[in-house]
Amino acid sequence: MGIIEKAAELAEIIRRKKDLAVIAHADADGVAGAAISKFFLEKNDIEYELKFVDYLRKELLSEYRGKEVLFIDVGNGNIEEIERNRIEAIIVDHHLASKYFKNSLNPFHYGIDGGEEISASGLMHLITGENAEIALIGAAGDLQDRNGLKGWNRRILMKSSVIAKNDIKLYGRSLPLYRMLSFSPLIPPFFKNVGSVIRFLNELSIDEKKTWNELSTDEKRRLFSSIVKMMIMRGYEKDDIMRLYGEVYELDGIDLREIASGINAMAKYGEYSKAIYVCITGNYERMKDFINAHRKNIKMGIRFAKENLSEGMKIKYFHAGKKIKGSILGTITGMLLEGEKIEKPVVGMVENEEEIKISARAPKNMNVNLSIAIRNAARATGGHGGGHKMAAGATIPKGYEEEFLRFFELEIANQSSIL
Ligand SMILES: [Mn+2]
Repeated sequence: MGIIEKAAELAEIIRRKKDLAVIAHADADGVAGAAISKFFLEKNDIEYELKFVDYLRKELLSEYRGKEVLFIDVGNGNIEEIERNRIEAIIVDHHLASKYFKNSLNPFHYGIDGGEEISASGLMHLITGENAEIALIGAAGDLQDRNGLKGWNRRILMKSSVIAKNDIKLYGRSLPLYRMLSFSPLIPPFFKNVGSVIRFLNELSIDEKKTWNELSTDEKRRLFSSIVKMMIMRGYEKDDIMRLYGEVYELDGIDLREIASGINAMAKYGEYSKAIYVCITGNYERMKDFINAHRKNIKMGIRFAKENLSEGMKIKYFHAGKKIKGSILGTITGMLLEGEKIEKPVVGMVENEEEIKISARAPKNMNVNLSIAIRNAARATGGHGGGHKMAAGATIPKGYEEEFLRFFELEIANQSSIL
């Protein structure tokens, strides 16, 4: 059976349901997938409830014991738990699965790379056959457009009204030039250096407040070739320079990436129904407030973290209490580490209603494994954690922060003596 046949089979299973819970990942891909499912469920008169989660907690899964649930962009890592709770699940997820599950649309079962060739919203689109545009918003949210849309994403592109064209490949083509050019690490001399961007543009007599999209063809050509020249003169490799130009994607004249990051920002603030509304109606104006609020919160969060940063032997850390939202803690911790050029792992902590949320980030060239360190330290304090080597997260019970930090620092110390 190919992926299309499997998708049709799952569509039929969903159509026969009377009601269904939809549990989706709280990011752009999850929201886009949920929007596609909403479209389909309403069309087929199926009652549903929608729920968004950062990850599937055990307690949540036991709440759904014996129930019928459609999982979108989550689930593949929790198949044992789903089975243990006898959930009648349909799993639409493009992450690697912990084991085989029959009623799932798993791209890896068909030799398709779920990391690059299709997102969860793309899979949801294969099931319903509709909303190709929304599926690509999800793909862009998961950065699957990074090297051009490939594989199934490309096929979905062909069916959609999304336009592919060659252009400068920077985020923010509808933002003022000084913002677009200082935003991206792809042009290191400009990165976070608004002053040098403005001087550069002045020399070319190009208004820094204009957006890239507003420039004339001649201005675009002059600006782009000057950037290339500048990078060659500073000794950047051809490959680094080539990355600045290539295929970009637009929906109704708006960069797909900008739409995806708007949807993502709305999801971070828990505004799921508005985010779905934006996906379905294409009313992208509504995202702008969220993007601006998001930017402001991140700025304020970084300032707070910087002013309240404490130094341990092996780490730096801050505790923001309720001053920073858990959903943007990782972003802030990462940006703080990068912006301040800190040489130790940085640990950020916030508290929510039930627990302490922790995020850790390590400097680029450091030889550590935060995933292991955070998991052990979280376990030792009655919580749980994991993630990647350089970026990891945990939740622990309130009141155990100091103990956690002590364990975590010991873990890091142990690792540096072994590694
Ligand atoms: Mn995804």
